[in-house]
Amino acid sequence: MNDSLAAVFESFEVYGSYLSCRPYGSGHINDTYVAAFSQSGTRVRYIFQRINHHVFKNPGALMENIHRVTVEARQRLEEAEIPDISRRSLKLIAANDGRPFVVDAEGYTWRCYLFIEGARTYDVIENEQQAYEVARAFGDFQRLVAGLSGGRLHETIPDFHNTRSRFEKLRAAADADKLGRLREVREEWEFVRRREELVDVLLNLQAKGTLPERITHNDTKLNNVMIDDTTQTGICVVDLDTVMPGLALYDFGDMVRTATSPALEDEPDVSRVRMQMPMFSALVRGYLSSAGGFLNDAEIAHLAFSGKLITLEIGIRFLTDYLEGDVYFKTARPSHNVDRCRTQFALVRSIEEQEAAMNKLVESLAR
Ligand code: ADP
Ligand code: GN1
Ligand code: MG
Repeated sequence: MNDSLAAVFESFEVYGSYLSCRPYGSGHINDTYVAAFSQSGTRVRYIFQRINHHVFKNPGALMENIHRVTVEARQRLEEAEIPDISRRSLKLIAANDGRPFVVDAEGYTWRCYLFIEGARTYDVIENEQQAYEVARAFGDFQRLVAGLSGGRLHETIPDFHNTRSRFEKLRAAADADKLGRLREVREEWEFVRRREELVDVLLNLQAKGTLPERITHNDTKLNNVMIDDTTQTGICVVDLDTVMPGLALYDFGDMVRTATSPALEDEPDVSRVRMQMPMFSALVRGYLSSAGGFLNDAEIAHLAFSGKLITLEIGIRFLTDYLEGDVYFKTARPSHNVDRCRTQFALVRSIEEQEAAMNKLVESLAR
């Protein structure tokens, strides 16, 4: 372990002697580590995360959100007398000065969570039960934090799911084409242009008051739900950086994006990408089981659409990042963002082919 990591560990209320540490997870933004300590002979693990402050411009506000949300979730779980609470909601470990984060010598903000043992996340969906559980867990999370008092949460990234503004940023990147990469992805840019009208649909419904603002997670990737190794139930939602005001459909849409296709997000062979109806059905059933009580008719009517829109949106973001020189998402190979973009657009196509049937299914399940 290097000295700067050691200094970070020592700044938190973490006891015992240090055993080991390694990078962890497959996120595209922050740096995550798991570290183990021996506490009177017992091995106890923690998650340490360094926040990417190029992406999150105000880490203090972000940590205030996470602190409020995790305390709220814990209180609601306690009231409901749910067992095993420390595995069902993220638990922030305080810094020595009492704050829920530490700023290191280089100015980076770090946080520390209790490690949730006996559970794991999945990068690719394996079965319908997982899809059901992931959707149920995100719906439960929305329900748990719906009554949060103390004012509106900070917008940790303004316009995060504003699909019009995502579209305009792509247009600007394509117009500027500062690295001359547009010729490699002209087809992808045309793919988006032909679908421009989609980007305003949810925004217009929100402006009319048809879709309500809620507290949403906004990064509801499959790998942001811990699934219990024994019971196979979704026990805890993680990755709370983007918990802020949003539309429930942004959350459902990202579940469709990440939990209906059997291929990895960066699968180079796009012929492997497809929207699988049994997974979609499980997502709808899981989500309605926990969120069905508060969703309105317009939200339910747009569940399938939201999958198409959010998949298009994230594809737009990967494409924009490629045109801008891979400055936002972590990449491991030159074509990484293009590969990611192509899987997203292949999934959009697959959803378009099945959208009528998806809508029919939602109707029958919601009845
Ligand atoms: P990123 O923003 O980089 O995706 P996450 O907060 O999602 O970071 O963490 C990355 C991975 O680490 C998650 O997918 C999950 O597998 C694991 N993880 C995160 N928090 C915990 C925790 N408290 N206990 C156990 N594993 C965790
Ligand atoms: C990023 O941090 P991570 O890997 O969970 C991104 C999401 C994208 C996702 C695509 C703050 O999520 O919005 O949907 O990659 N997070 C941020 O995989 O931009
Ligand atoms: Mg994550």
